[in-house]
Amino acid sequence: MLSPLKISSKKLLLSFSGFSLFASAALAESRMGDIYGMPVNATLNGIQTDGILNFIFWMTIFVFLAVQGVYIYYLVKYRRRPNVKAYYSHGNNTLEIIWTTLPTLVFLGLAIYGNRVWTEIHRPAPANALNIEVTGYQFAWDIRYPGPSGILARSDVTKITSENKFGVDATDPRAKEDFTSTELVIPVNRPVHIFLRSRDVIHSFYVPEFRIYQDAVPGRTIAWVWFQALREGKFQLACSQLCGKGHYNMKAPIRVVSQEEYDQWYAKKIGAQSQLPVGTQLAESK
Ligand SMILES: [Cu+2]
Repeated sequence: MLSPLKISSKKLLLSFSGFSLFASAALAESRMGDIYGMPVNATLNGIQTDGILNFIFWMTIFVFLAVQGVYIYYLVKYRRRPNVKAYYSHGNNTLEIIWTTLPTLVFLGLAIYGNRVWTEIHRPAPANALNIEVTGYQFAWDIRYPGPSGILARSDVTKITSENKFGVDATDPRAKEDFTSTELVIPVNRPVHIFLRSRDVIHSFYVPEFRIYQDAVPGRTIAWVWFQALREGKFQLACSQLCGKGHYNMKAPIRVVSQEEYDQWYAKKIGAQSQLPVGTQLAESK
């Protein structure tokens, strides 16, 4: 017989599972994609990341089913029966060698495969990549685009002030061309090279659809992040390191657009930039 306490905890459990079901249905739309509930990949390098994830996932499923299958088979086969005496095994060297060597080989193979994918993803950005600086601070992102030269003006963390948010070296002639944005706008099918920085504490550049997760470390410029978006759409750059009380809201919109749309946006930004008096080149222009 159930005590009142037991009934109420059962009810609680039921309502909780009901809530979880409801929550997962609400999340389904944004999280739908594949078997892990990851959003659909949107970059070239993401294909390789998904490849290795899929491989490990299905291999794990196979091992799990094989082990459980053998386990259940023997559980039934050698169940307790009248007049059958149990047999006590004292080990088997051949079997020991097999089940030690096989997983070793599998893990070694995975390590080599993983290393290869890692090297591929971290190869230098292509020469035609669009250079963009992304700087994180408590609690938002600042984005800097180069002028027509395509090269960002020199910058130095020691030059960062409240006016000069990126620590741009004013003696560099390109400093006048750079413009800033609070939205990351990128053309589709073009490599984008991100120069990642932080002005205060450790933040993290995380875009699930891009399969990119990289910490931004104060005092350092992380220059190996690059990607090529494969489809147009709206995404979100969200900080993924608990960086303070406003962390939950540290995000920036990402817009992957066609080359034409990008060119228009860029021309507008550059135009607005040239209207600004010299010395205010780092101000935000909408
Ligand atoms: Cu942050």
